[in-house]
Amino acid sequence: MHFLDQAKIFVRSGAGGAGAVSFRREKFIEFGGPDGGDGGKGGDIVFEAVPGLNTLIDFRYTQHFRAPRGKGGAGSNRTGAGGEDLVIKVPVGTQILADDEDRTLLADLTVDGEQVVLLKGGLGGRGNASYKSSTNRAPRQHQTGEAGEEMWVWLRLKLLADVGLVGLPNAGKSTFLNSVTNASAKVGDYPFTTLRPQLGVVRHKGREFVLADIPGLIEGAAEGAGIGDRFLGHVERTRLLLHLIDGAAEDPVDAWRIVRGELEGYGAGLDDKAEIIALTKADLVDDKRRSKIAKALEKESGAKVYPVSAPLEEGLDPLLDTIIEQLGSAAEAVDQPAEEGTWSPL
Ligand SMILES: Nc1nc2c(ncn2[C@@H]2O[C@H](COP(=O)(O)OP(=O)(O)OP(=O)(O)O)[C@@H](O)[C@H]2O)c(=O)[nH]1
Ligand SMILES: [Mg+2]
Repeated sequence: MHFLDQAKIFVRSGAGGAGAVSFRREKFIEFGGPDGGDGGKGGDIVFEAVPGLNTLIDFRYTQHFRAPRGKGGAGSNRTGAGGEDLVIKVPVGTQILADDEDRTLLADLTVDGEQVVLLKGGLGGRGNASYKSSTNRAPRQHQTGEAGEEMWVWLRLKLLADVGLVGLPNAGKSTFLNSVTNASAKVGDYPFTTLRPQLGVVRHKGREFVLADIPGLIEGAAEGAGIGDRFLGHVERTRLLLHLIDGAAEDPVDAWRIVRGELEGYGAGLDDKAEIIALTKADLVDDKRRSKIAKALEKESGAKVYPVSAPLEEGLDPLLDTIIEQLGSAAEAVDQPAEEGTWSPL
């Protein structure tokens, strides 16, 4: 599955149906009055957040969404049928932004099942029956339906995870994700193995939380170096950052500083988020060096450092315990596992 975190789409609500002009014509009723019914209302454009999706890829193939118009009114005071609302399904965490310079936020769908009416369908026009009065008993007036509304909007997905993994490329982020979750992220012995974010669910001691793996950061990412910082948006909404540092690297303290610098450069409160630090690849260094590095890192960061070896599953429990503890009630069991595969925006 490709990852797409942004898409531009066109939406239009349905126009209202026209009001009818009609007069009652029946045998033995000489002056049947006006009986043209009103037109039906056009369909709304509605967005709905659905669980189990973490991409906007489908919007690359379907970009135009038009709700049907209302039906016209008819004789015998029949009101036209309303156009059905068009419900567009988007992943939880999708923001709807205007296509203006500031990308004004129009809606933010953060809860499963949440619905937002973005565009209202046009009202149906009045039929001639509604113009009848004591002075005008045979009106021919009627209205066409109100036009629908239309606009281009941007959809932007900011994944909703509890914990975001950050670190330099090759720090072992994806390896970690794979060992503690059901995910099967690509792992490689080279930088930038991960090109798109991935989520996994961690189950630990009866609790659950969602972990997001994003591409590695390098010095200058905030200015676009490497894959840049464009995926940091996905950890903007996490409660915690889990900062992984390659324990077998030459200068782990410097690695920590570089990533902290990029988090600050990005802004959006990332550098204020609680950070938990783990030293990866603990199996590759001897005890002496490991405790030396951990001490140096603790001194520099002021935080406790957790040595881990994800492939050997060593050191994971104390780290996960801390995460659960810091997440507090946010880590409570989430039911309904996501179903993938059969999804389409409509
Ligand atoms: N021995 C050992 N190797 C590890 C450990 N964790 C990761 N590796 C190896 O380190 C390399 C990089 O791991 P990845 O998980 O792909 O690193 P990443 O941080 O996701 O890298 P990018 O996606 O490129 O940013 C791979 O060859 C892994 O097998 C570990 O705890 N011990
Ligand atoms: Mg990776």
